[in-house]
Amino acid sequence: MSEPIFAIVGHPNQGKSSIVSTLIQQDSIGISEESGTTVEASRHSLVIDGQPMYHLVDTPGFQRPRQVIDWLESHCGSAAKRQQTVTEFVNEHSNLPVESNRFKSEVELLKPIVDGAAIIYVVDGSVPFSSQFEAEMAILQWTGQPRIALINPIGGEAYIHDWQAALSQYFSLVKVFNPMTDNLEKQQQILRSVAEIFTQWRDPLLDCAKKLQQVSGKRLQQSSRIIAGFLNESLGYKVSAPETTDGITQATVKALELQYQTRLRQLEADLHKKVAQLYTHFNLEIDHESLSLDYPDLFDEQYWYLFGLSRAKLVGLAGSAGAATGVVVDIGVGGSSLMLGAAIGGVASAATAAWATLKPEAWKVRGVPVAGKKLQYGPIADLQFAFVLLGRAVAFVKQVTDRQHAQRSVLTLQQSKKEQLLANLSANQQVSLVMLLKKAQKPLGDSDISKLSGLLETMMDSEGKKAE
Ligand SMILES: Nc1nc2c(ncn2[C@@H]2O[C@H](COP(=O)(O)OP(=O)(O)OP(=O)(O)O)[C@@H](O)[C@H]2O)c(=O)[nH]1
Ligand SMILES: [Mg+2]
Repeated sequence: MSEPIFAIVGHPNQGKSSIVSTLIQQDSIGISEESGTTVEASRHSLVIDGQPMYHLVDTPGFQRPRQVIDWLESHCGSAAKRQQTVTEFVNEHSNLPVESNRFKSEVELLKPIVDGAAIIYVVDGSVPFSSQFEAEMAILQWTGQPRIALINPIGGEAYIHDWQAALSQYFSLVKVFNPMTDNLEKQQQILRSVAEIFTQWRDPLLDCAKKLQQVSGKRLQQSSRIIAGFLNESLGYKVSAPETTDGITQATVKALELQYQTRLRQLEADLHKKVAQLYTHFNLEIDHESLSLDYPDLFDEQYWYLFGLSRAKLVGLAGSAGAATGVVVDIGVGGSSLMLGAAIGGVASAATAAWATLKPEAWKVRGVPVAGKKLQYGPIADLQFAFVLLGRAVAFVKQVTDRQHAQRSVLTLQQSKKEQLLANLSANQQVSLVMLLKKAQKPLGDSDISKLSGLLETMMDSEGKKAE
């Protein structure tokens, strides 16, 4: 096999599977706090543009390392035969029935190494070093395969220095790596260091580090397009009551409002799903339930401040956008601004403007035939609402981008710092954004959608390049 292949080995419960999951970007790999979760070796590949970049073999933890060393020592006549003795150990214990195979875990973890995989030994940097680990390291040394060690600070970094001192006697490279939190940049650094040790795989590993950067750029671009499509659809969305001879009842108004809100929540859920899949989080659990119960819901205006812009910023932006077009840009009335549905036709044309302040009971049309009339709900003209949708979408993308595949907790949408939302945009770009968001109340054309996704990409670029 030409691609780099590494066996991820170590004591049980050191985060081996977590490291595989994050470095391969797959969230389907079994991880659990129970020791002995992985019982069989399994190979996983990081694939970019259809090409495997490297393979990692997840393995069960060592169970009887001291007994293995005893076996090896008693079967090896000379230091020159150590590697061969490990192969003999694997062969001799390979096909035994599981019940009677006391070395099942060791066979599973040594087999890929005997077959040519390089070694990544994983230890938990929050537990002290002990002689138990020395037997494991000795076995790995016997294999003669190139090897490095990763210290996973599962519960902190208390013993990292001790570990570094012990590991550096057996391994050519020792690095600290946290599969839960270490971002792409740290992963690339690890790959580049590993490339310097495993020189036979230097080029593919360096190439992989470069491609990971390109993938991240492409994903940012794609998520910007997804958000632009979502905003276009959501901001322009409206519902109408079917023509009726019963007139407009409070029930009709309520039903329309519900239909409108359900659809917008669905569009937001679809956006989340698409973004999660783009970042290969196929099993990501999102707390939608709490989004609509005790957590700030999309339509819970009192929580809008979490995601939208500050009132002062909004007023300023709307003013600038208005000055640029010569048109007054409505920034919404706040409070009951969601009731901006317009009654169309002969129902109450004069009342249309006052709709926002009318209580539903004020509609005294119940029972009066109003054939040919219809009631429309949406689009919501409030600019703050557009920024709330935008702020929530950007916050979600950021959370998914920052999430490593070893993380299995349920994702709850968190507010991001609102002053950060527009930080990467120049004043002109901010005004363009406002105008596009206003314009999206009618469907945007392709060129406006591209403009919007370009602005979104700049907004979300973590390098924060501010355009002139
Ligand atoms: N906080 C924290 N938890 C971690 C980290 N790495 C692993 N864990 C947790 O540690 C536990 C064990 O992780 P696994 O990846 O299943 O460990 P393993 O070495 O594959 O375990 P076995 O397959 O049982 O040998 C899981 O509950 C992980 O969520 C880490 O860096 N930080
Ligand atoms: Mg495991």
